[in-house]
Amino acid sequence: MAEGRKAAPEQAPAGGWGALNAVEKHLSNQKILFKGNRALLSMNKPGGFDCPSCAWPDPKKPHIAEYCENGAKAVAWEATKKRTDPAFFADHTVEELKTWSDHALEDNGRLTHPMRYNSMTDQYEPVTWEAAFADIAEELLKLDPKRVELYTSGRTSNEAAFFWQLFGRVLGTNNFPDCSDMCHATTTVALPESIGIGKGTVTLDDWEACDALFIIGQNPGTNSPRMMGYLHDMAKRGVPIVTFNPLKERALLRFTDPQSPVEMLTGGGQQISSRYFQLRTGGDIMALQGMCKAVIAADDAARERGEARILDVDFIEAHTHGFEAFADYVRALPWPDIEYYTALRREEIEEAARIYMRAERVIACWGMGITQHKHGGDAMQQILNLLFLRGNIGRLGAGACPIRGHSNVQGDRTVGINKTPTESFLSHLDKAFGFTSPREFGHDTAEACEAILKGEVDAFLAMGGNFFRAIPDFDRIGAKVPDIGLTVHVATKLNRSHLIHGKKAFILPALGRTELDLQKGEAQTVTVEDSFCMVHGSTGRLKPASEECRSEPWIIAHLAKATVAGRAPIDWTGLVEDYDRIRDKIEEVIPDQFTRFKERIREPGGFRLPNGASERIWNTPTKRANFLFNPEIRDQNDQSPDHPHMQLMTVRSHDQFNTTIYSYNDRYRGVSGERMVVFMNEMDMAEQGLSEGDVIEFASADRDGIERRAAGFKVVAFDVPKGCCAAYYPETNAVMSLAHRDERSNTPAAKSVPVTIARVTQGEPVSHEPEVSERFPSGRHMSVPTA
Ligand SMILES: Nc1nc2c(c(=O)[nH]1)N[C@H]1C(S)=C(S)[C@@H](COP(=O)(O)OP(=O)(O)OC[C@H]3O[C@@H](n4cnc5c(=O)[nH]c(N)nc54)[C@H](O)[C@@H]3O)O[C@H]1N2
Ligand SMILES: Nc1nc2c(c(=O)[nH]1)N[C@H]1C(S)=C(S)[C@@H](COP(=O)(O)OP(=O)(O)OC[C@H]3O[C@@H](n4cnc5c(=O)[nH]c(N)nc54)[C@H](O)[C@@H]3O)O[C@H]1N2
Ligand SMILES: [Mo]
Repeated sequence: MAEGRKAAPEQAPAGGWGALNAVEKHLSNQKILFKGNRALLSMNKPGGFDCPSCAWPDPKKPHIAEYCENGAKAVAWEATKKRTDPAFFADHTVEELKTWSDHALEDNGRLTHPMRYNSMTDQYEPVTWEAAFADIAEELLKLDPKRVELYTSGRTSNEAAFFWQLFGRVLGTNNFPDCSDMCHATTTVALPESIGIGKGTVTLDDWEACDALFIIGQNPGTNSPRMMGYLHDMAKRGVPIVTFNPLKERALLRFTDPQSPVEMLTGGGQQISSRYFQLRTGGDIMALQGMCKAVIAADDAARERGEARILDVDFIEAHTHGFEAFADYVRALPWPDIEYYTALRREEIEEAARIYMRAERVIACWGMGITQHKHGGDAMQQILNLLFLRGNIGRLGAGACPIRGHSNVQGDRTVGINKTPTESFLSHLDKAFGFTSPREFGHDTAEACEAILKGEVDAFLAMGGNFFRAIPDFDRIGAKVPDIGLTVHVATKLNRSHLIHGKKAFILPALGRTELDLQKGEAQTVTVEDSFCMVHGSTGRLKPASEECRSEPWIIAHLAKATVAGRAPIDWTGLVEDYDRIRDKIEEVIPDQFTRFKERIREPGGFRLPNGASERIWNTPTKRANFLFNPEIRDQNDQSPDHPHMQLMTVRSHDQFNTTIYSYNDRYRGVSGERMVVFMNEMDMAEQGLSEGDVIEFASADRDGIERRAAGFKVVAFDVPKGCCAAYYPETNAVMSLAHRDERSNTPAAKSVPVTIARVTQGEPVSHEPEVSERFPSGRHMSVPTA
């Protein structure tokens, strides 16, 4: 498999003192070495605040320093001493700020005042909260609510998200585009078809008990680094970890644990993946079906010989539907086809199947490598099929484990950020608040983008995030935003979405997760739901960035009061005086999930939301777990030999959180000081006459007649399967077509963007030396230096 590829640049283990050094560097860049280190100690602990970075769960017994390198970067970024205040806006026009990089915009510091755009000066100017709400309300009330979009980004707490959807529904719309629509919506939609719930079935207890782990299309070393501690311990116990990923992600190869004196001294680290299958982008459907084929073949042989069965026959009979059809289908799949679509050898897939068969308790995790494809849902359902074969779901140590992105992206959906709410939810909502919600379904992210392109959006309001930068077809959609009558962004940092603004535009500064949120003099707690369905409290402690920053629930309450006070008997500002009152309302609207909500979040570690599939209760139409497959679909992106192009994966560097760019380095991929790179296979480079350092332009290979381009990427030879290449998101988003997306959920297919590559100029190679010495090991639970 390795022929024609360059070795991965990184040989040294991930984690290590490199991670600890990075934390201190980021704290000191934000001028908060002491404050930041103190804040980090209360992160992810009962009574403290939840990490604003990823959605990995908190253990019941947290470590002294229960955080990771990237969580620390997120805190440093939020707790920074730098400020983007009215004086800053007075010095810069919006036109000028558009020329700033994404990094520079956010690195300028925290937003401090509500700002209103003045088209005469092309500047944002300070405005009082009262005037801002009055202006926004006046605009909104003129509009057809079906032409208003309310976006949510996944850092928003349950309380704020619940209030946000309430405001939207009282206003008269179900248009709730969500960051999840670009992320795990595939899971939310495809998983229920298989198991009756769109969430994972495992808890940390299962992680501790499992005896084989499959990691498919996920990069935990960067995106959920606290998972690395578990992987490290598992690998040490001899639990096989099998990875399927087109890129060799360094932390999945080796990782150094600070708690191990031997690793500390030698810097050797622990091997993480026992087997690493570098499959072709989009090859997961066939890789998984190939494994199922091997498992079923082994079972057929065992049965013929009268030996113990390999399949969990009792589980399949009692709990599943569609096994025979699936088994016949994979039995008939030709190995050459499987090898063609996966770019893996039959023996490799059979080896993965043997590891699966030898284990008694298997967990399979997945991330964006599965969800962000045209047939992402189909791939995910093959993961479930594999688990069903040996009853690896709904018992200790086994199950399905989607790893969510933003720290509360899962919770936002649970409390009602949903364009297709159920009738039960709406009728409870109507009863609890005395109004009638709209029944017509609304827009998700892709549909909101389509509406913008068609000129059918009059107001776009965002609770956090950087919508216009995160979406596909960045250039085309961005060009239409100035036609929108009103844009409102509730945010902590200035970003590009604030600069590509509507005719009237506002930026409203929010408190961050880490900050003390006082209402009526009392410190408030918000709640979040992690990837394992655990709901727990988060209480900020740091002094707010400015006296003018307000909490998200406060902002929504006052905006709602100014806009829709007359439409429903809701005491908006009374509810926001004590967030327990909002929690009481959440319990009233979703009683089966949030029983005794406000009491239970006071238990250390919080509580788990009900999860049928984890108890083998299948809320599907067949009332069983369904073996699902589509014989027409063999590849997540419909590659066809008659349409040659490359598959571009848009990925995250180690120094970014989505569109927030902490720095230009990607330590684990060995690139520093540069994000405008494309990682390519050397054979592809030779075929296309490209050399390292050449600057290229991507052109979209979607056959829809629309020209999309993104230029300025330097070629880096990399260990990536032939035909696939990788570059960083969001710099690539102009070349992505909005129409190229998961068929079920509309999730943009950001991991298989069809592109052609043209050289623009010859250039100097980007230095991408391996980080030779991580002399100081460290990693998951870093010791906190005494400041
Ligand atoms: N520090 C940090 N933490 C984050 C984020 C961040 O940007 N920075 N983002 C947060 C968010 S919102 C999310 S959604 C998560 C994202 O976390 P991940 O799911 O890890 O997301 P990515 O890094 O985009 O891609 C995951 C992996 O998929 C692989 N891949 C690409 N195509 C394929 C394929 O066809 N098959 C397989 N098997 N693998 C493939 C890529 O090589 C990459 O290693 O992380 C969250 N946490
Ligand atoms: N090509 C490509 N595109 C992608 C992806 C990809 O892998 N490839 N990934 C997709 C995924 S998985 C996701 S989740 C989306 C992310 O899309 P978003 O969630 O919209 O984007 P973020 O970059 O996370 O948002 C960053 C901004 O959030 C604001 N912010 C931070 N903290 C807070 C807070 O506490 N409150 C408020 N009100 N605002 C805050 C800051 O102003 C900051 O500028 O992007 C998607 N787009
Ligand atoms: Mo995400």
